[in-house]
Amino acid sequence: MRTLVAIPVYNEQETLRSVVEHVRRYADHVLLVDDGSTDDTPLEIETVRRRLGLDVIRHEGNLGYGRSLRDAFARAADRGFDWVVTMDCDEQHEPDALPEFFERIARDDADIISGSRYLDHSVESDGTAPASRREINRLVTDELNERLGLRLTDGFCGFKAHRVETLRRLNLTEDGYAFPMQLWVQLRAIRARIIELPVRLIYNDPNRTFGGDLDDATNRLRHYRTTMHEEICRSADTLPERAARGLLVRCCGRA
Ligand SMILES: Nc1nc2c(ncn2[C@@H]2O[C@H](COP(=O)(O)OP(=O)(O)O)[C@@H](O)[C@H]2O)c(=O)[nH]1
Ligand SMILES: [Mg+2]
Repeated sequence: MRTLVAIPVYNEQETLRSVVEHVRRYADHVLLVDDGSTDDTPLEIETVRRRLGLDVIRHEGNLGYGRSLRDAFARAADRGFDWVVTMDCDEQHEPDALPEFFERIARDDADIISGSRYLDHSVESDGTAPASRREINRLVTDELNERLGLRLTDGFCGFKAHRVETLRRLNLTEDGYAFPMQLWVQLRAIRARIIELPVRLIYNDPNRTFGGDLDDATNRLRHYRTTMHEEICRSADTLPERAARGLLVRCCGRA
């Protein structure tokens, strides 16, 4: 299985070099998607790029977390990889957990292997999630499970392995932080095999922001739910009947 590790990056000058060097110990193929960083991230990337044989996509402007992942998926497909593992660059995802993802990939019985910070409480956490983040994660994950018949314990963990063949069957268009909402609905619509893997809950910067309206928890929850409901409308025919009950949006006469 040829596997690419893809890291979306936005203004991570502090952590980039140590994260990438640590990841490179486990992965032969590493892609950085620099999402229009305005700090010294581009310089940091140049210092390690050749030495570590990194592949780099640079967005001239800040196009968003979702867009960064979509570009990584397209690159993985273009370069003939079988799997693409996404992880963040802010030290909230441990490179030491990569071998567990690779081992799970090798079993070849899943299409998505999603990290979960809330699956196995024996995995000691480092810091606690800010209350609003934990609450929104719980509410939205419960709603995804209720509507789609999934059994997720963490709907927002960006530490995930994706089978490229499965990604090819999706039509992902989300650019921002609501990207996971579209992904889960489309994966359910194609009956993808989804499993979760326990990963450490790490919150090293409680003041980290989403930027703009999303910093308001009520706005953020509404944005995630609206994106989920709009996606359910688009895929209503291939989803469980209960998926489209009581949506925040009208499905143009579909549901
Ligand atoms: N904040 C932010 N991070 C982005 C963006 N594009 C890519 N990223 C990267 O996406 C990853 C997740 O972002 P982060 O803000 O930590 O999300 P959170 O941990 O889910 O709150 C990090 O590696 C960021 O550097 C963006 O537009 N904004
Ligand atoms: Mg983070």
